Amino acid sequence: MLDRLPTVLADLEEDEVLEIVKAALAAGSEPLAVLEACQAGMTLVGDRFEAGEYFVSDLMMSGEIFKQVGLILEPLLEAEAQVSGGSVVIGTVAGDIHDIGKDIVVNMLKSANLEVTDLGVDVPAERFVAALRETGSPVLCLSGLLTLAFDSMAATIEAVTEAGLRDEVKIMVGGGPVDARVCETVGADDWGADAQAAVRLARDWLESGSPA
Ligand code: B12
Repeated sequence: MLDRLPTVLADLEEDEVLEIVKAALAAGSEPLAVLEACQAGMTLVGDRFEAGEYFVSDLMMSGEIFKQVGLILEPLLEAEAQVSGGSVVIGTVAGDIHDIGKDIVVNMLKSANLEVTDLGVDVPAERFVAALRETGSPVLCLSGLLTLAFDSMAATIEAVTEAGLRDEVKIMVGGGPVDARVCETVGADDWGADAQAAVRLARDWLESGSPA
C-alpha cells in the first residue's frame, strides 16, 4: 500500500493520499515508514518542478497535502530516544521559508522531552544569536532546503562565533540537500538526515555535558 504513496502524492491527489495514509496506519504500518514514503513523494514533486512539469503552485499544493498528512502523523511520531531534559534553539535560516521538515524536527525534539525555541522561517543570523543568549541553550539546529541556505547557515555560525558563543553551543544542520560535505563547509558540528537523527545528536550533546 505504501508503495503507491510517493506517486499518488507527487500526482497531488490529496484525497487519495489521506486515504492511503489512514489505511496504512490502520493496517499496522509504522508512522515513520509512512512519513518516509511521503517524503519520497515530495522529492518526486521537486523533480517534476526541476523538469519544468510543475510550477510553484504545485509545490504549494504538495506542501498543503503534506501538512494534512502531518496532522495525522504528528501525534503518532515518537522519538526513539528520550532526553533527560535540556533546551535547543531551531529555525530555518535566512532567505529560506521551507518549514515542513523543520516542524517535524521540532515536534520530535519536543516528544523527546526537550524545551524547544522555534524561531520559524527566514531567520536572520542575529535572531539566532539573540535566542541563544536569551535561553542559554547549548544546542542550535539550523534547517534549510535551498542551496542558498548554505550561505545563510555559514553566516549564522559565523555570527555565533563572533558573539563569543561558539565554544558553548553545538550546532547541527539539516534539511533536504544537507550532507556531511555541507556540514563541513558551513562549519557546523554535525548534520542529520531526519528528525530522529536530530534527537540523537541533541541527546548525545546534552548528556555528554560538554558542548564544545
Ligand atoms: C514543498 C516545497 C516548497 C513549498 C514549501 C512549503 C513549506 N511550508 O515548507 C513552497 C511552495 C513554499 C516552496 C517554495 C520554493 N521552493 Co521549494 N520545495 C518544496 C519541496 C517539493 C518539498 C520540501 C519538503 O517539505 N519536503 C519534505 C520534508 C519532510 O523534508 P525535509 O524538509 O528535507 O525535512 C526532513 C529532513 O531533511 C530533516 N530535517 C529538516 N530540517 C532539519 C534540521 C536539522 C537540524 C536536522 C538534523 C534535520 C532536519 O528532517 C525532516 C524530516 O525527516 C522541495 C523538493 C524536495 N526535494 O525536498 C522543493 C525545493 C526545496 N524547493 C525548491 C525551490 C527552487 C523553491 C523556490 C525557489 C521556488 C520559486 N521559484 O519560488 C521557492 C523558495 C522560497 C524560499 N525563499 O524558501 C528547490 C530548491 C532547489 C535548490 N537547489 O535550491 C526544491 C529542492 C525543488 C527542486 N527539486 O527544484 N517550496
